[in-house]
Amino acid sequence: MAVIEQEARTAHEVAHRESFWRRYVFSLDHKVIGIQYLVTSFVMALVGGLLAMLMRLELGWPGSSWPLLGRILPQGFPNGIMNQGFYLSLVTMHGTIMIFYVMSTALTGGFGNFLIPLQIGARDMAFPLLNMLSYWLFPVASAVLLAAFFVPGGAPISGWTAYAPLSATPLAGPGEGLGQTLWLVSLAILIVAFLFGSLNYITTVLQLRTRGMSMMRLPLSTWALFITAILSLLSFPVLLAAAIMLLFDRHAGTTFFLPAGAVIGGKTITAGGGDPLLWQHLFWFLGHPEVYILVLPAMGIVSEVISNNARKPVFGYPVMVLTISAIAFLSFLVWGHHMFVSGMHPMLGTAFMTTTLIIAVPSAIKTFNWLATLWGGKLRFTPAMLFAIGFVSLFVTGGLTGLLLGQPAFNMYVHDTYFVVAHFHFVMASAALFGMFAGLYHWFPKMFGRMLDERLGRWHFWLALPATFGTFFPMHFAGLAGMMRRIYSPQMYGYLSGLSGVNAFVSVSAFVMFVAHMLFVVNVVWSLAKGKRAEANPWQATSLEWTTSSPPPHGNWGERQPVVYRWAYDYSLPGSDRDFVPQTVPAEVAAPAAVQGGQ
Ligand code: HEM
Ligand SMILES: [Cu+2]
Repeated sequence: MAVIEQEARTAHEVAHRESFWRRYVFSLDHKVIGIQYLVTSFVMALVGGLLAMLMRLELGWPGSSWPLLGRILPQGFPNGIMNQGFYLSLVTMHGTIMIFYVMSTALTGGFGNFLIPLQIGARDMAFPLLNMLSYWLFPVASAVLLAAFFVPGGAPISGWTAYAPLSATPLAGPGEGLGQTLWLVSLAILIVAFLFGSLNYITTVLQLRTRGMSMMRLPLSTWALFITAILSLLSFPVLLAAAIMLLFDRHAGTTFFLPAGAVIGGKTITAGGGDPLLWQHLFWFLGHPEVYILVLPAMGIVSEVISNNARKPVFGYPVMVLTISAIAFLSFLVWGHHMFVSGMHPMLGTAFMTTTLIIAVPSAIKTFNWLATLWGGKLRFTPAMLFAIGFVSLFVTGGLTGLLLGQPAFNMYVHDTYFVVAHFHFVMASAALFGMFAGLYHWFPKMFGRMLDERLGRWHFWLALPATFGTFFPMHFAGLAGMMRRIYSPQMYGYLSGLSGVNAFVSVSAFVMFVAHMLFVVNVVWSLAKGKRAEANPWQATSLEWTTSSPPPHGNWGERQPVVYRWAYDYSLPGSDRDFVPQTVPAEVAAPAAVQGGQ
């Protein structure tokens, strides 16, 4: 029924012309909104990346003087030397920006918006206005967050986890005044944006699939985005509530997270009765699912890209759907693995260890399925494929240390060290990032109607992969040697001074990685101006978005929405003379002739 209503809406939609503002700024079109999300995320990535570069400058050559930086950022680098408080605000803002304002927004807001309606054969999202609001909350939230750098006291220093009581009172240190308040307000605004988006994606997938598009015919990228939306909808409200409670603690005299008698900044908190551990529980109840909010969409994208470039059906499609769902479900039961040192009962620790290790099962199944999809395929090493394979490699590397960290006995030893920093950067900053690049290389022609330069794309990959390992792999050793995370200068402790070579190496690798990723920006700018024009289906792919023009028109499909007859992975079908059969080709029609129509 929904489909029929949609068709009626279209004739009107296709006909009318829109003003510049409606088309590109306050657009209701899911494709424009998706691209807006991606572009804003990229701007934030640049900021977050530059903050990381400043951190690596300090860690690589602690205490050195950088006169030029002293002139540009006099407060952060008095006399050219970075001050400690500034370092902590860099850590906090870098982590916050990268997780919430780059990866989450690009993967769910960017790809979710762009892909879902196109892959299910809809004309737009279920609630276009809500969608526009969702996007516009994002730059507002970003501006509020970045404003924290410019207020008295500067940006917060409590880390991306904003642990109480550090985050609960301005007494706790520089940046814990207005800076922390702005951080909380900004996050609250962004969470509302995520919730609007999630509601939209879920409704759209459930209600607006075109004729023939059963759930088990959805491409895996849409499946992953759909499950991720459910995950967001169930987990983000917990952090929203926690953020509001923390704001009350800071400004309305409540003490949810402040214990009685705590002495902070030399002052005794008299009111009280709250518990800082409550914040940890609430934070990580979102915080762990958040990791999967980044990784699941990347997994969906990678499944799609690998199948397409191996010219083979994705191996074990129903199992892939099941494992995405299983990971999402299990991710609600593991948050305690971030709190093994909080004094929890050993039995509880064992319970959280068990649930954590169980997540390895669906994760490993997915990995085997990707390998099985690659096995014996006619591999095409496009940049998208390279990044997808890179994802698998980085995900396995990060996942294996997850198995170690999931065990309390080991975790207590390396808790809050660079071993943990290495682990989560492999999973989030490397694997999820590579998954995102796989998606960008794959769908760029559909988004902009131009091909990205393949040679530059290969350079990007072959520079980024070793630089990524060079940056994050040695961090394991620094962690095992006892280097704690968020430390401003490893030289502060004699026993860490042996690590100066490792730290300098990591920093140099990080700079190379930054340059490598800049190649992507160069590629985008060059290709938008001079790139080869993209045809409708440059990758000979099967899913619906490749049956419409590149870029698709407003309303996505001319007069009629496409009708679906098969799943999205009919590659190298026996008896067909082309090696792919689009979803729009009727089952009974001889594939070769009909395939032409799919182009
Ligand atoms: C350019 C590449 C990157 C480099 C060189 C880098 C480097 C660092 C460093 C040195 C820290 C401080 C660790 C500590 O002392 O605890 C850090 C923290 C962090 N990074 Fe990155 N990072 C990069 C990219 C990313 C990305 C893409 C993400 C997003 C998923 C990310 C997420 C985080 C988080 C969550 C923290 C923890 C912040 C905190 O402790 O509050 N990083 N990063
Ligand atoms: Cu976790």
